[in-house]
Amino acid sequence: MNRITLALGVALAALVVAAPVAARPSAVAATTVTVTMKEFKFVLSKTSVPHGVVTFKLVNKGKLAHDMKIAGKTSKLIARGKTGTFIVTLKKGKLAYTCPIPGHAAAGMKGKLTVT
Ligand SMILES: [Cu+2]
Repeated sequence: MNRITLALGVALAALVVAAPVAARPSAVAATTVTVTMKEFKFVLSKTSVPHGVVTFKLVNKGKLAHDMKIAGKTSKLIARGKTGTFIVTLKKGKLAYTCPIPGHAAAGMKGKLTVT
């Protein structure tokens, strides 16, 4: 009986040691999209992203200040030559984005991002 209990104990201990490796959660991929802004368009490094938290790295290569609006959220104003980080949680769909500065979207600063 003692020998069986001991063997069981060893087996259990091995399981406990092995468990953390087997149970390691799959890494949640962080999505980052580089957004180049200039007069008057956006260039996104990805046109399709998985739903969830998306980090937009805003790079203003234009001569004017620009910002980005998507899913009801607006980034900080990015001055010319500056960069900024804009983090939003996106649901599935085809989401329109614009530069909300008057006239910019009409001039071409708009597009759609596919969220899967
Ligand atoms: Cu703009």
